[in-house]
Amino acid sequence: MNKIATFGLAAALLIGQAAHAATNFVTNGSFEAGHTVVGANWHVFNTVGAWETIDGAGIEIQGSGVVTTAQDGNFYVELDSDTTNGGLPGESTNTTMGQWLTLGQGSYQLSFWYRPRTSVLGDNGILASINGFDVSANTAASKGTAWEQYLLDFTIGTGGDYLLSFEALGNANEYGGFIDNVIVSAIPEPETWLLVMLGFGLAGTTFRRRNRMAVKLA
Ligand SMILES: [Ca+2]
Ligand SMILES: [Ca+2]
Ligand SMILES: [Ca+2]
Repeated sequence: MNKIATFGLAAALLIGQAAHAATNFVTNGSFEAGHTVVGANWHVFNTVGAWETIDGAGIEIQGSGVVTTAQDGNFYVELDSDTTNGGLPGESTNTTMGQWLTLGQGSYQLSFWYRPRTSVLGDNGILASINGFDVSANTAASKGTAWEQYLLDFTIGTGGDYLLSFEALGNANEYGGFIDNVIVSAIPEPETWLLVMLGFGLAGTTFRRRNRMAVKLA
């Protein structure tokens, strides 16, 4: 393999890896689609694209300006929903929503943005779960009510369909945790990086060999 071909292979591996890492396995993770809310309004839905209501009144979509500005795009979710305006009467306002992700064996990272609606401890709890891994988001007196990123690393032992869920916890009072910009991405496997480094190693070897040949010919 010549120098250019070897370098090309290494570069392709790097680019391929970067593209792989950037894949978001979550559909509609920013809640910009799958609903009919326009502008600074809100409504509660049973489904929002791939997101389904698993328990409770429904998925409350709010547009920027109802309470706060979306962390990404124009819309976000509040899971302590309302039983009117599309919400199911008689159900708890504390809602659980989820969507099924098709994931192969490997390591992944869940990233989402959370903002408590109130600064009252117990109002705004959210529990995010997938395949037995979970992370909870809540209000702390010192934190205020700014958007904050939460991360959860998890592994999948056997490829298949896995439920990613978000559950509202604490006081069921229509005031809860806001969620936006949900991303699940693959964490690169060490052996993939080894392959990339081997590619660069080969490129270096080929380059040195050609340089030696050039010296001999001269
Ligand atoms: Ca959004
Ligand atoms: Ca609400
Ligand atoms: Ca609440």
